[in-house]
Amino acid sequence: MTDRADEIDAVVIGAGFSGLYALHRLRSLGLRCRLYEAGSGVGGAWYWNRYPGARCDSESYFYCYSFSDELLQEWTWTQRFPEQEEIRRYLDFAADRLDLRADIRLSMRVTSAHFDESTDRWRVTAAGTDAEHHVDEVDARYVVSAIGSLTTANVPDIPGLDEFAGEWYHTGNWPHEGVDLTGRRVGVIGTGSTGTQLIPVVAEQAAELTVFQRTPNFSMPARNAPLDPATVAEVKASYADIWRRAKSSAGGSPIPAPTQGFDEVGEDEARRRYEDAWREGGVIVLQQFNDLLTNRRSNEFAADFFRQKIRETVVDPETAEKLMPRGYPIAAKRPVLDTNYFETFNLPHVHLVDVRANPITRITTDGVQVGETEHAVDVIIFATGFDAVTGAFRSIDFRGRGGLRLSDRWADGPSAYLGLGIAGFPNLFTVNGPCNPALLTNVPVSIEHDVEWITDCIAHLEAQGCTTIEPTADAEEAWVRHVAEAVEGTLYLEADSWWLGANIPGKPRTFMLYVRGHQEFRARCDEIAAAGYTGFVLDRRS
Ligand code: NA7
Repeated sequence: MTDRADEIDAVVIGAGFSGLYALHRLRSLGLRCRLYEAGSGVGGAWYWNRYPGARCDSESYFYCYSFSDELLQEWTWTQRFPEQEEIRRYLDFAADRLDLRADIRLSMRVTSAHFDESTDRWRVTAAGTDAEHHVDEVDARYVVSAIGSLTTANVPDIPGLDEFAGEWYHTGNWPHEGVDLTGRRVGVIGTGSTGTQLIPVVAEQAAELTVFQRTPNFSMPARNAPLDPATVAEVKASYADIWRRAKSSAGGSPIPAPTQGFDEVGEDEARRRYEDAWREGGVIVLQQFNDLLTNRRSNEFAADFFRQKIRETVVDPETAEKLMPRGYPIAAKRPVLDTNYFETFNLPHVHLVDVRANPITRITTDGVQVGETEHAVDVIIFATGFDAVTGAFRSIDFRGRGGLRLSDRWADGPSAYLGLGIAGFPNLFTVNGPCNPALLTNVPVSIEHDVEWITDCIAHLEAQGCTTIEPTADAEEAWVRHVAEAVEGTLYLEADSWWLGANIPGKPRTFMLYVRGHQEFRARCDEIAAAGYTGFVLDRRS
């Protein structure tokens, strides 16, 4: 059944951190809104990623909304690094506390959004993901895409998967009821952030665990721990200062950024700093010097330090050697935090298979074939990441002026002005879109910025009686050039990361994020808005 198209003001796509806040802000402007979410609950990435060990790499006290004192004071985090279930519950709590549910349609996946030039409105279609397959059509002036950047699972196209007699799962679509791995032979493919979190937890349950590693990762200890009440109270009393620091930083985090370059201190001092940070744990380990990604000496010193830690932890020298990341700069792929990752390879039932030298050739009925060897497993877990940033956009048929498809527009790589708007797609706003710094920062702080900028812009349009806003092609091109120039000459370009689209065969190799950080980006966006939205065309329908 298809509902007649309702006329509303704004559609929000996605009920993660971005979508919930966007809905809250849009409603406070007095707009009639509807939010569509494919999942049966809110949470976005934290709704889907339920794999064992799923946890955030930002500390809980600043991985949350800053805009509401009530939310900050009423919610209490229990661990230094929150686990998936706690973040999901937090977002549930936020949806209730902000009274958002009436405008949220769960289990509805937006399939298309077409701009109608004769009315300057979007026709959005959403299809039910539950058994009834209900189809909803809605006619809206604004569309806010809050679809997330790491939501489209990448299951590699390995021949034979259909014939596998066991079970297989992708970590980003983990069954809600969980998977009992007790006593089973499990194969894990992938050793990025997800694999690194998952592997130690799976090793506690599985009878045999075989890890198929293509690229060894630089990983540092999280040193996760429960939070004690005194720390929680101190944090709650200090939020004004915490957010002031976070919002004026490059990383969107209150942790002070390094001010010195590696060459300003001797190697002994550098080693001492790395040792201290290693003991403390968390991403701070890689926040010792401000030239980590621009000075090869600084980078190599850090990489050697990490390799030495692997050597000291892993008992079997051959396994340690296989786990040693080489040939790409540290932090040129997303830094990884772990709890007992390297220690796990000392367990007798955990095996490491290097599939770089000798790739996986097929999945057989009974396991994973690598060269001449078949590794028998009962369960395969794909921790193989996502078609990041653009994948979620591709899964929706977005069409702008002249019926232009977004997927055609981005055939050679994504392009968006500030990551917030796209030329030829009026009134389509993208929270954390491509060419935006969010994914290199503590994401909620960037999300809040983007949502506030977008909703302030919509308030401006409403107040001025404007019907549409869209970036000019020139402004967008100049921004995309600026984003590319910012990363030029850095070590970011020397690793095959998902930031570069290099993890997906055939995906254009473009660095999709803005590397100059949150603060600089925020200042630029503020300037643009204050000057009457430089680089955008605002139109009034006569
Ligand atoms: P990532 O970081 O993209 O890691 C995926 C892992 O899967 C990585 O080790 C890949 O090796 C490996 N991979 C991918 N395809 C294959 C094939 N075909 N064969 C063997 N190995 C493969 O995804 P995550 O889910 O860990 O993390 C994504 C983000 O989520 C993370 O950065 C955080 O921001 C949260 P590769 O390195 O490409 O050689």
